[in-house]
Amino acid sequence: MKNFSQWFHDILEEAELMDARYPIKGMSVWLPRGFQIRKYTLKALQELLDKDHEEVLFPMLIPESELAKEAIHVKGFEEEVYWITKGGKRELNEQLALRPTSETSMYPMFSLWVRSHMDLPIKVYQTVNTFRYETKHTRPLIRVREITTFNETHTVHATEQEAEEEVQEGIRIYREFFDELGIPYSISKRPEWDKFPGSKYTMAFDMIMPDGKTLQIGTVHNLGTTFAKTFDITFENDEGEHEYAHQTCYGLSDRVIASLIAAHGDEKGLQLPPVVAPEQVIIIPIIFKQKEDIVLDFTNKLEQLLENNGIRVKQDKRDLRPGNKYYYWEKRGVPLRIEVGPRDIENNSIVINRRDTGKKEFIDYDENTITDTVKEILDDITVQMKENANKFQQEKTYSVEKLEQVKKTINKKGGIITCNWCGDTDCGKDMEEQFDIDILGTQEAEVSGDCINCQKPAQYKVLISKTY
Ligand code: P5A
Ligand code: ZN
Repeated sequence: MKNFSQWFHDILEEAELMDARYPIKGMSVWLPRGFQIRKYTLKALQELLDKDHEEVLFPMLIPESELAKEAIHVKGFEEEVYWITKGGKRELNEQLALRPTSETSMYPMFSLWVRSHMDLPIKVYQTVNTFRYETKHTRPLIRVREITTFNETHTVHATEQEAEEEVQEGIRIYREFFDELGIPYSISKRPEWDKFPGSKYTMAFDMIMPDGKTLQIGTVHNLGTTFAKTFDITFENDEGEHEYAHQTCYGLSDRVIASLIAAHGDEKGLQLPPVVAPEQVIIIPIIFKQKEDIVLDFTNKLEQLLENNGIRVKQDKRDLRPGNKYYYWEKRGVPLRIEVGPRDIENNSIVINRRDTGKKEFIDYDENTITDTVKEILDDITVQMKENANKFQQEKTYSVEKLEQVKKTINKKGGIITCNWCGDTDCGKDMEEQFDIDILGTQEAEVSGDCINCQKPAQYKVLISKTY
């Protein structure tokens, strides 16, 4: 892929996912095909969250007085908030913010909900749109001003330990979710200067995009008691004393769809893992004059059979050349194509073509086993796609020992550099400036030796890259 930006832009249009021509910068339209992928993606996520979290829905507007309460938090977002100042022609008494995220919308209510430890834990999530007046270059799905698919989980706990465990739970859920979609990631703890405003610490998932830059695709935050103190979220313990609650929050966005597209797409276009594909199988009847009925009888039956067994299948009966149809559905990412012509029916076989390998294969047709066969192939496609994507992320992660290699490696190869680091903010910021790179974060690891930059004893393994 020569130019990822252009490729990404084109694929949204060619695979009919989004229309980016909406006349507001940073806001786009979900087209039916894109929306379906979004729907199946959310379904996979919600299945994981629903096991131990409940879905809620809070208002989109936040009174200025609430947003302003948590000083560090509001400072982090002040440049990015959209304000509603008028109702009709009248100035509002109090400005209302379009939520950039929902802490300050939810937590005043949590304060009312939490009375005793019996009310804890609270574990809720919502999927909403949020607004951030981003000043960096906007791109559909990747950096938007209206995040249309903001899935945010918020939890409240009685103890620090429980909050810590919930952070691990959030990480586990996101791992499982990304694994299911075959989206590769590296997890690290963001440095102090890049953590979520108001949090104790931030754990982040980053994916290496095809152009070598990384994209943050999810974050899990331990909020400690900071917000509980600000919003007075307290409970009475067994001794009758009031204690502050411990909180976490974690979130994902439209970027999940961007990373899905980027992780699997190729020169032919989109490639979708079966779990989110609007059509998992496309059947192409190869129609010749006079033999039309024989073929369509067969393919109609096949379509019905697969559909009855829970496979998302579609048949393309349009009056187009088969080659055009192949191209059409490849570009739209359908994982598996079945072609059936009169000759195949005579031979009691069908042709299958995998989107991931592009390989054509004749298989014997048996009504009793075809469903299982198709399911097995779809499962294998899922595994292969994930392996390929993970391989890319691994191959583009380089361990480096000398400072000169940091910039050289990143400029030449992109991806993520790992090296030893002391953990000091001054040293970290110095590296970021010196090499025009970003410190993604640290990973727990046995480290021996010195910091790559300042030669003090190393405390961490640090991940470095250029970022979106
Ligand atoms: C966690 C959920 C939060 O807002 N509050 C509730 C916490 N964290 S965050 O890191 O600021 O955002 C969560 C995820 O949203 C994605 N993201 C974006 N996606 C597209 N366009 C944007 N402008 C944008 N800003 C943030 C990131 O993937 C981030 O991890
Ligand atoms: Zn150092």
